Amino acid sequence: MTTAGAYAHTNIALIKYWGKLPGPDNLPATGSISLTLNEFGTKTELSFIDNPHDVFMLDEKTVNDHSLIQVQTFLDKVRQLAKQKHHCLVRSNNNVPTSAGLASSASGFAALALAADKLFELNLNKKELSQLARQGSGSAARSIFDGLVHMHAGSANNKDCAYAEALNSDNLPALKMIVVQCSRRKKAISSREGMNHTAKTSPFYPSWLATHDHDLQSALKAIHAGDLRSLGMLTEHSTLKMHATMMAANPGFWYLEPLTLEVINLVKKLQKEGSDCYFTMDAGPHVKILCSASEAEMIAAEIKQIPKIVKIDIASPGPAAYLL
Ligand code: 2P0
Repeated sequence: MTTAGAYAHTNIALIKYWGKLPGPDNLPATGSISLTLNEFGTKTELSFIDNPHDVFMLDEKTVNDHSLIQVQTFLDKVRQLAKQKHHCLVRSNNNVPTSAGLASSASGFAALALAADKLFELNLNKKELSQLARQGSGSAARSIFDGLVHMHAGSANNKDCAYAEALNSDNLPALKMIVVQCSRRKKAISSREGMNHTAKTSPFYPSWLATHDHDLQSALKAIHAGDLRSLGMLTEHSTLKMHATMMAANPGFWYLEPLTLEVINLVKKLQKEGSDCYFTMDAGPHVKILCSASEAEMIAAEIKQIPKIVKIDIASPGPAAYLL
Protein backbone atom coordinates (compact mmCIF):
# COMPACT_ATOMS: atom_id res chain seq x y z
CA MET A 1 0.00 0.00 0.00
CA THR A 2 1.26 3.50 -0.80
CA THR A 3 -1.61 5.71 0.42
CA ALA A 4 -3.94 5.76 3.45
CA GLY A 5 -6.65 8.25 4.38
CA ALA A 6 -8.42 9.11 7.63
CA TYR A 7 -10.92 11.60 9.01
CA ALA A 8 -10.98 12.90 12.58
CA HIS A 9 -13.36 15.31 14.26
CA THR A 10 -12.32 18.22 16.44
CA ASN A 11 -12.98 18.22 20.15
CA ILE A 12 -13.54 20.95 22.69
CA ALA A 13 -12.28 20.51 26.24
CA LEU A 14 -14.66 20.96 29.15
CA ILE A 15 -11.93 20.37 31.72
CA LYS A 16 -8.88 21.96 30.13
CA TYR A 17 -5.34 20.82 29.37
CA TRP A 18 -2.88 23.70 29.76
CA GLY A 19 0.78 22.88 30.45
CA LYS A 20 3.23 20.07 29.77
CA LEU A 21 5.73 17.98 31.69
CA PRO A 22 9.35 18.52 30.62
CA GLY A 23 10.72 16.14 27.97
CA PRO A 24 10.28 15.09 24.36
CA ASP A 25 7.02 13.11 24.63
CA ASN A 26 4.49 15.97 24.81
CA LEU A 27 3.11 14.72 28.11
CA PRO A 28 0.23 16.84 29.45
CA ALA A 29 0.75 18.10 33.00
CA THR A 30 -2.99 17.80 33.63
CA GLY A 31 -5.71 15.44 32.48
CA SER A 32 -8.70 16.75 30.53
CA ILE A 33 -12.26 15.95 29.50
CA SER A 34 -13.59 16.86 26.07
CA LEU A 35 -16.51 16.55 23.71
CA THR A 36 -15.81 15.41 20.14
CA LEU A 37 -17.87 17.45 17.66
CA ASN A 38 -19.57 16.10 14.58
CA GLU A 39 -19.52 19.27 12.50
CA PHE A 40 -15.79 20.08 12.32
CA GLY A 41 -12.82 17.95 11.37
CA THR A 42 -9.81 17.15 9.23
CA LYS A 43 -9.41 14.76 6.33
CA THR A 44 -5.85 13.55 5.81
CA GLU A 45 -4.33 11.49 3.04
CA LEU A 46 -0.85 10.09 3.65
CA SER A 47 1.32 8.71 0.84
CA PHE A 48 4.87 7.46 0.53
CA ILE A 49 6.97 9.71 -1.71
CA ASP A 50 10.39 9.39 -3.23
CA ASN A 51 11.75 12.58 -1.65
CA PRO A 52 14.50 13.38 0.90
CA HIS A 53 11.98 14.94 3.31
CA ASP A 54 8.26 14.97 4.15
CA VAL A 55 5.93 17.39 2.37
CA PHE A 56 2.86 18.86 4.09
CA MET A 57 -0.05 20.36 2.18
CA LEU A 58 -2.88 22.02 4.10
CA ASP A 59 -6.02 22.96 2.21
CA GLU A 60 -4.15 22.37 -1.08
CA LYS A 61 -1.25 24.74 -0.19
CA THR A 62 2.29 23.60 0.62
CA VAL A 63 3.20 24.48 4.21
CA ASN A 64 6.72 25.58 5.13
CA ASP A 65 6.34 27.03 8.62
CA HIS A 66 6.48 25.55 12.15
CA SER A 67 3.53 23.25 11.31
CA LEU A 68 5.72 21.42 8.78
CA ILE A 69 8.33 20.83 11.50
CA GLN A 70 5.62 19.52 13.85
CA VAL A 71 4.40 17.12 11.15
CA GLN A 72 7.95 15.98 10.28
CA THR A 73 8.81 15.44 13.96
CA PHE A 74 5.63 13.39 14.33
CA LEU A 75 6.45 11.29 11.25
CA ASP A 76 9.98 10.72 12.62
CA LYS A 77 8.33 9.07 15.64
CA VAL A 78 6.13 6.96 13.35
CA ARG A 79 9.19 5.87 11.30
CA GLN A 80 11.02 4.95 14.49
CA LEU A 81 8.04 2.83 15.66
CA ALA A 82 7.70 1.18 12.24
CA LYS A 83 11.47 0.76 11.77
CA GLN A 84 11.06 2.23 8.28
CA LYS A 85 12.57 5.21 6.50
CA HIS A 86 9.91 6.24 3.95
CA HIS A 87 9.16 9.93 3.60
CA CYS A 88 5.58 11.04 3.14
CA LEU A 89 3.27 13.52 1.48
CA VAL A 90 0.64 14.65 3.98
CA ARG A 91 -2.43 16.20 2.37
CA SER A 92 -4.85 17.61 4.94
CA ASN A 93 -8.08 19.48 4.46
CA ASN A 94 -9.66 21.22 7.41
CA ASN A 95 -13.20 22.24 7.86
CA VAL A 96 -12.13 24.06 11.01
CA PRO A 97 -10.80 27.63 10.94
CA THR A 98 -7.05 26.91 11.29
CA SER A 99 -5.22 28.54 14.22
CA ALA A 100 -8.25 30.40 15.50
CA GLY A 101 -8.78 28.46 18.72
CA LEU A 102 -11.09 25.85 17.24
CA ALA A 103 -8.65 23.00 17.77
CA SER A 104 -7.59 22.14 14.22
CA SER A 105 -4.41 20.51 15.57
CA ALA A 106 -6.59 18.05 17.50
CA SER A 107 -8.40 16.71 14.44
CA GLY A 108 -5.27 17.15 12.29
CA PHE A 109 -2.95 14.96 14.35
CA ALA A 110 -5.68 12.43 15.16
CA ALA A 111 -6.34 11.93 11.43
CA LEU A 112 -2.59 11.79 10.73
CA ALA A 113 -2.02 9.21 13.50
CA LEU A 114 -4.77 6.97 12.16
CA ALA A 115 -3.58 7.28 8.54
CA ALA A 116 0.03 6.62 9.63
CA ASP A 117 -1.05 3.54 11.60
CA LYS A 118 -2.57 2.13 8.40
CA LEU A 119 0.16 3.18 5.96
CA PHE A 120 3.08 2.03 8.15
CA GLU A 121 1.14 -1.10 9.28
CA LEU A 122 1.63 -0.34 12.97
CA ASN A 123 -1.59 -2.13 14.02
CA LEU A 124 -2.04 0.01 17.13
CA ASN A 125 -5.08 -0.36 19.37
CA LYS A 126 -7.12 2.74 20.24
CA LYS A 127 -5.26 3.45 23.46
CA GLU A 128 -1.94 3.26 21.61
CA LEU A 129 -3.34 5.39 18.78
CA SER A 130 -4.28 8.07 21.30
CA GLN A 131 -0.73 7.95 22.71
CA LEU A 132 0.68 8.35 19.21
CA ALA A 133 -1.68 11.24 18.36
CA ARG A 134 -0.73 12.94 21.65
CA GLN A 135 2.87 13.14 20.51
CA GLY A 136 1.68 15.38 17.65
CA SER A 137 -0.67 17.45 19.78
CA GLY A 138 -2.00 16.87 23.28
CA SER A 139 -5.63 17.49 22.36
CA ALA A 140 -5.37 15.11 19.36
CA ALA A 141 -5.34 12.08 21.66
CA ARG A 142 -8.98 12.90 22.52
CA SER A 143 -10.12 13.10 18.88
CA ILE A 144 -9.43 9.39 18.42
CA PHE A 145 -12.65 8.77 20.39
CA ASP A 146 -16.30 9.75 20.08
CA GLY A 147 -18.45 11.87 22.40
CA LEU A 148 -17.18 12.63 25.87
CA VAL A 149 -13.54 11.65 26.32
CA HIS A 150 -11.14 11.50 29.27
CA MET A 151 -7.46 12.19 28.61
CA HIS A 152 -5.18 11.11 31.45
CA ALA A 153 -2.32 13.32 32.65
CA GLY A 154 1.28 12.35 31.99
CA SER A 155 3.71 11.24 34.65
CA ALA A 156 7.46 11.88 34.71
CA ASN A 157 8.29 8.19 35.27
CA ASN A 158 5.57 6.54 33.17
CA LYS A 159 4.87 8.09 29.77
CA ASP A 160 2.39 5.30 28.93
CA CYS A 161 -0.19 6.71 31.34
CA ALA A 162 -1.00 9.72 29.10
CA TYR A 163 -3.75 8.24 26.93
CA ALA A 164 -7.38 8.97 26.18
CA GLU A 165 -10.52 6.85 26.55
CA ALA A 166 -14.20 7.31 25.79
CA LEU A 167 -16.60 8.04 28.65
CA ASN A 168 -20.11 6.70 29.07
CA SER A 169 -22.50 9.64 28.87
CA ASP A 170 -25.77 7.66 28.87
CA ASN A 171 -27.02 9.33 32.05
CA LEU A 172 -26.71 12.87 30.64
CA PRO A 173 -29.42 14.48 28.53
CA ALA A 174 -28.67 14.77 24.79
CA LEU A 175 -26.00 17.46 24.41
CA LYS A 176 -25.17 20.13 21.86
CA MET A 177 -22.31 22.57 21.66
CA ILE A 178 -22.98 25.97 20.12
CA VAL A 179 -19.80 27.32 18.52
CA VAL A 180 -19.84 31.11 18.43
CA GLN A 181 -17.05 32.58 16.29
CA CYS A 182 -16.16 36.01 17.62
CA SER A 183 -13.33 37.01 15.25
CA ARG A 184 -11.83 36.24 11.84
CA ARG A 185 -8.26 36.97 12.97
CA LYS A 186 -5.60 34.27 13.26
CA LYS A 187 -4.40 33.98 16.84
CA ALA A 188 -1.07 35.65 17.62
CA ILE A 189 0.15 33.15 20.22
CA SER A 190 -0.09 29.41 19.58
CA SER A 191 -1.42 27.17 22.36
CA ARG A 192 1.98 25.57 22.67
CA GLU A 193 3.83 28.88 23.13
CA GLY A 194 1.06 30.12 25.41
CA MET A 195 1.08 27.13 27.72
CA ASN A 196 4.88 26.96 27.92
CA HIS A 197 5.11 30.67 28.74
CA THR A 198 2.36 30.28 31.36
CA ALA A 199 4.10 27.32 33.00
CA LYS A 200 7.41 29.22 33.15
CA THR A 201 6.19 32.59 34.39
CA SER A 202 2.70 32.55 35.90
CA PRO A 203 2.57 32.55 39.72
CA PHE A 204 -0.91 31.01 39.33
CA TYR A 205 0.38 27.97 37.42
CA PRO A 206 1.22 25.91 40.55
CA SER A 207 -2.35 26.52 41.82
CA TRP A 208 -3.75 25.51 38.43
CA LEU A 209 -1.88 22.20 38.72
CA ALA A 210 -2.74 21.69 42.39
CA THR A 211 -6.50 22.18 41.94
CA HIS A 212 -6.97 20.63 38.50
CA ASP A 213 -7.50 17.00 39.47
CA HIS A 214 -10.29 17.92 41.87
CA ASP A 215 -12.17 19.59 38.99
CA LEU A 216 -11.55 16.62 36.74
CA GLN A 217 -12.72 14.04 39.30
CA SER A 218 -15.81 16.16 40.08
CA ALA A 219 -16.62 16.35 36.34
CA LEU A 220 -16.29 12.56 36.02
CA LYS A 221 -18.76 12.20 38.91
CA ALA A 222 -21.17 14.70 37.29
CA ILE A 223 -21.05 12.77 34.00
CA HIS A 224 -21.66 9.50 35.82
CA ALA A 225 -24.59 11.04 37.73
CA GLY A 226 -26.03 12.65 34.57
CA ASP A 227 -25.76 16.07 36.22
CA LEU A 228 -25.39 18.55 33.35
CA ARG A 229 -25.53 21.60 35.60
CA SER A 230 -22.58 20.45 37.72
CA LEU A 231 -20.64 19.47 34.59
CA GLY A 232 -21.39 22.88 33.06
CA MET A 233 -20.36 24.84 36.15
CA LEU A 234 -17.09 22.86 36.33
CA THR A 235 -16.54 23.59 32.63
CA GLU A 236 -16.84 27.33 33.23
CA HIS A 237 -14.61 27.10 36.31
CA SER A 238 -11.85 25.22 34.47
CA THR A 239 -12.05 27.69 31.57
CA LEU A 240 -11.79 30.79 33.75
CA LYS A 241 -8.95 29.32 35.80
CA MET A 242 -7.00 28.53 32.62
CA HIS A 243 -7.49 32.05 31.25
CA ALA A 244 -6.64 33.65 34.62
CA THR A 245 -3.44 31.60 34.76
CA MET A 246 -2.28 32.95 31.39
CA MET A 247 -3.30 36.53 32.22
CA ALA A 248 -1.06 36.29 35.30
CA ALA A 249 1.94 35.14 33.21
CA ASN A 250 4.78 37.64 32.80
CA PRO A 251 4.14 39.31 30.45
CA GLY A 252 0.48 38.37 30.63
CA PHE A 253 -1.56 37.59 27.54
CA TRP A 254 -5.13 36.77 26.66
CA TYR A 255 -7.18 35.41 23.79
CA LEU A 256 -10.50 36.90 24.86
CA GLU A 257 -11.95 39.91 23.05
CA PRO A 258 -14.77 42.30 23.97
CA LEU A 259 -17.23 40.23 21.95
CA THR A 260 -16.20 37.10 23.89
CA LEU A 261 -17.29 38.80 27.12
CA GLU A 262 -20.57 39.93 25.59
CA VAL A 263 -21.36 36.34 24.66
CA ILE A 264 -20.47 34.91 28.06
CA ASN A 265 -22.51 37.62 29.82
CA LEU A 266 -25.53 36.56 27.79
CA VAL A 267 -24.87 32.87 28.58
CA LYS A 268 -24.86 33.76 32.30
CA LYS A 269 -28.12 35.71 31.90
CA LEU A 270 -29.82 32.77 30.13
CA GLN A 271 -28.44 30.43 32.79
CA LYS A 272 -29.93 32.61 35.57
CA GLU A 273 -33.24 32.49 33.75
CA GLY A 274 -33.15 28.68 33.98
CA SER A 275 -31.42 27.46 30.79
CA ASP A 276 -28.91 24.63 30.90
CA CYS A 277 -26.13 26.48 29.05
CA TYR A 278 -22.47 26.86 30.02
CA PHE A 279 -19.57 28.64 28.29
CA THR A 280 -16.04 27.60 27.51
CA MET A 281 -13.20 29.30 25.60
CA ASP A 282 -9.89 27.93 24.32
CA ALA A 283 -6.79 29.54 22.86
CA GLY A 284 -8.88 32.00 20.87
CA PRO A 285 -11.72 34.49 21.27
CA HIS A 286 -14.55 32.14 20.31
CA VAL A 287 -17.12 30.91 22.79
CA LYS A 288 -18.44 27.36 22.84
CA ILE A 289 -21.65 26.81 24.73
CA LEU A 290 -22.40 23.40 26.20
CA CYS A 291 -26.17 22.97 26.45
CA SER A 292 -29.00 20.47 26.40
CA ALA A 293 -30.06 19.60 22.85
CA SER A 294 -33.63 20.65 23.59
CA GLU A 295 -32.58 24.27 24.26
CA ALA A 296 -29.87 24.67 21.61
CA GLU A 297 -31.97 26.41 18.93
CA MET A 298 -33.43 28.88 21.43
CA ILE A 299 -30.02 29.71 22.93
CA ALA A 300 -28.42 30.12 19.49
CA ALA A 301 -31.23 32.48 18.46
CA GLU A 302 -30.59 34.64 21.56
CA ILE A 303 -26.83 34.74 20.90
CA LYS A 304 -27.46 35.71 17.25
CA GLN A 305 -28.93 38.99 18.48
CA ILE A 306 -25.45 40.17 19.53
CA PRO A 307 -24.06 42.33 16.69
CA LYS A 308 -20.73 41.49 14.95
CA ILE A 309 -20.74 37.75 15.63
CA VAL A 310 -18.95 36.06 12.71
CA LYS A 311 -20.76 32.71 12.70
CA ILE A 312 -22.81 30.42 14.90
CA ASP A 313 -22.94 26.63 14.47
CA ILE A 314 -24.86 24.17 16.56
CA ALA A 315 -22.69 21.07 16.84
CA SER A 316 -23.61 17.58 18.01
CA PRO A 317 -21.39 15.01 19.70
CA GLY A 318 -19.27 13.42 16.99
CA PRO A 319 -17.90 9.97 16.16
CA ALA A 320 -14.44 8.51 16.64
CA ALA A 321 -11.73 9.03 14.02
CA TYR A 322 -12.10 6.62 11.12
CA LEU A 323 -10.22 5.35 8.06
CA LEU A 324 -11.42 6.44 4.64
C1 2P0 B 1 -7.59 21.88 25.55
N1 2P0 B 1 -6.12 23.51 24.47
O1 2P0 B 1 -7.68 21.13 26.54
C2 2P0 B 1 -6.73 23.10 25.71
C3 2P0 B 1 -7.53 24.27 26.17
C4 2P0 B 1 -6.33 24.90 24.21
C5 2P0 B 1 -6.99 25.45 25.40
O2 2P0 B 1 -5.26 21.53 24.07
O3 2P0 B 1 1.12 21.76 22.37
O4 2P0 B 1 -2.83 22.11 20.39
O5 2P0 B 1 -0.05 20.57 20.53
O6 2P0 B 1 -0.06 19.63 22.84
O7 2P0 B 1 -3.32 20.31 22.10
C6 2P0 B 1 -4.62 23.19 22.62
O8 2P0 B 1 -3.35 22.74 22.74
O9 2P0 B 1 -1.29 21.74 22.33
C7 2P0 B 1 -5.35 22.69 23.77
P1 2P0 B 1 -0.02 20.88 22.01
P2 2P0 B 1 -2.74 21.62 21.78
O10 2P0 B 1 -8.23 21.69 24.49
